[in-house]
Amino acid sequence: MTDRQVMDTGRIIAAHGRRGTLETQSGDLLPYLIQGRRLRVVCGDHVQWDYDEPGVLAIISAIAPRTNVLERQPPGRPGTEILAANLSLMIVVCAPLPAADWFLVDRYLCSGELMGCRLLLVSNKSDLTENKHNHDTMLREYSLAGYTCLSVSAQDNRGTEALRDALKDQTGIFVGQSGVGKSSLINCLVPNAEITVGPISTSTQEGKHTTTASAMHYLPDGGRLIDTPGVRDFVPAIPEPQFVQNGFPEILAVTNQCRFTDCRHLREPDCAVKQAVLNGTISQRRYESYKRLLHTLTG
Ligand SMILES: Nc1nc2c(ncn2[C@@H]2O[C@H](COP(=O)(O)OP(=O)(O)O)[C@@H](O)[C@H]2O)c(=O)[nH]1
Ligand SMILES: [Mg+2]
Ligand SMILES: [Zn+2]
Repeated sequence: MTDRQVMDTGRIIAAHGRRGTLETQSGDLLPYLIQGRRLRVVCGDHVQWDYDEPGVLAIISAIAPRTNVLERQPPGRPGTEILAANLSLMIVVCAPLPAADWFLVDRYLCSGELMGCRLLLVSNKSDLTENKHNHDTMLREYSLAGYTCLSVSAQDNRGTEALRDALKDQTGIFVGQSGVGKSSLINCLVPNAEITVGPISTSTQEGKHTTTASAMHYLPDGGRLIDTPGVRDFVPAIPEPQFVQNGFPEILAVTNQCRFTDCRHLREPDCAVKQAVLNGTISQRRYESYKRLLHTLTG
């Protein structure tokens, strides 16, 4: 150990501006500082670092190429914002209360598809009876579109074993609206995580944004899980409008049958997507989501 190389590699497990925590190759946690203005690290990044003060503080010098990034368009600002990197599994969490924002779910799923992540839709708070019928009907729609849906409860631990299995050997990320129980689920899955769980506002049933930055947690059976702050408004960063269809697998599956190869599936004749919506093989609501996201990007 004393024969340390000049540079070491590590992984960012928490990032707050220019400071945060990294995990060294030997598994130790070390606070870091970023010098200079050019580097911007995010949770999940693999980095090169050296000691500023041996055993006390690391200085990050470079970021390894990222396999993928979760990236959004921040509201009211130009450019894009990277939220996390190097993910293998995106877990979109929803709940019957606060009532799910399915358009938000679709936008997260879309960004996961574009990143090349495996995707899992987790419906938490299965102990509640509110909204159950509507909520379960919607979940069936996602199953039909090809998504794996898991019903769990952080309160009584129902289904959390299957979630643990899904996370084995993965770098997973929890995304979803505030108040659905992401932090509560991490507390279930990770002993001693002790993340602050937010109270739900009685007026809006939305959670307060208690998780302020992304942080990575280690599961006892292997696997890592990143908690993200709940957002009201997640718009995936999509470079060109024609990529939106790649974020909706059931739409993408039929696009080769459209008359025009550059069909946007809006008003074009002989559109296989619109036909599938009419036939009921593609959900009308998912198609509306597709169009809404397309319009968000094209203005
Ligand atoms: N009934 C019920 N409430 C839950 C469950 N999981 C979380 N909650 C509650 O939902 C609220 C928001 O939880 P939190 O974990 O902070 O949500 P986050 O914003 O997604 O991280 C808290 O009041 C939790 O106690 C669950 O499985 N069942
Ligand atoms: Mg939280
Ligand atoms: Zn079409």
